[in-house]
Amino acid sequence: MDFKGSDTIPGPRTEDHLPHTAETAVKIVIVGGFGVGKTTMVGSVSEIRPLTTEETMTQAGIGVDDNYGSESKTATTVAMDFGRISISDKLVLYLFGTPGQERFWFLWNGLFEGALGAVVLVDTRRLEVSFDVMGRLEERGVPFVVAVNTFPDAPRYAVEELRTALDLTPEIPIVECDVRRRASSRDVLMTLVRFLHSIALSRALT
Ligand SMILES: Nc1nc2c(ncn2[C@@H]2O[C@H](COP(=O)(O)OP(=O)(O)OP(=O)(O)O)[C@@H](O)[C@H]2O)c(=O)[nH]1
Ligand SMILES: [Mg+2]
Repeated sequence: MDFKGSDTIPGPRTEDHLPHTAETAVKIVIVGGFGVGKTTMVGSVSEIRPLTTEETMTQAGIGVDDNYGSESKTATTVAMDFGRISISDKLVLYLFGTPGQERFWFLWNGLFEGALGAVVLVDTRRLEVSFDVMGRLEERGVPFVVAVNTFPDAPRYAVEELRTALDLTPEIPIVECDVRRRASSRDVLMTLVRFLHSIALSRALT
C-alpha cells in the first residue's frame, strides 16, 4: 500500500504544528461516490501534507470498479484520506476522506465515529450513488452539506432541481465547488461550519 505523504519522514515543518491559539478541534468526514473528488478535496485544502491511502488501480479492478467519468483516474482510496485545516485561530477541522468504492465501505463505521458533520460530494453524472451515502449519514445523525463537484462535461442543474432530485429537506445547504481549488474547497467547509453552528444554536434555543 502506498502511504503517500508518509513514505519519508522529513524534519518538523512549522505548518504541521497546531496553532497554540487552537481551542476546538472538530472531526469532519468527506464522503461520496467513487471518483467524485474526495481525495482531491482533502489534498487541496489541507494545511498539513495529507495522508492518503491510495492504491494504483489495476487490471484486477476491471468489471469491479465503476470508473465512469474518471477514465484518467489511476488511483483509488482504500482506507482513508486525512488532512487538517484551521478555520480560525481557535477552530481546527480534521478531515477524513472515505473510500468511494463499495468493497471498502466496511471501514466506514469507524470513520464516522465522533464526526460532527460531513460533506457529501456529488457528481451530477451519477447522482444515484449519493443516496446510499446520505442515507448512512442520516441513520447516524451526522449533519451534512451537499457539494457538487463541477466536472466540465457534467450536466448543470439549478439548486432547487438538485434538492428535489436528491430528496433533500430545505435547510440542507447545496453548493457548487471545484475541489481542485483550495479556496473553493475551503468555502464548502465554511458552509458546513456555518450549518453546524446554526444547528447548535437552534438546539440551544429549544
Ligand atoms: N475536470 C475535473 N477533474 C477533477 C475534478 N475533481 C477531481 N478531478 C479529477 O477526478 C479524479 C477523481 O479524484 P479523486 O480525488 O481521486 O476522487 P475520490 O473521490 O477520492 O476517488 P475514490 O477514492 O476512488 O473514491 C482525479 O483524477 C482528479 O484529478 C474537477 O473538479 N474537475
Ligand atoms: Mg479517494
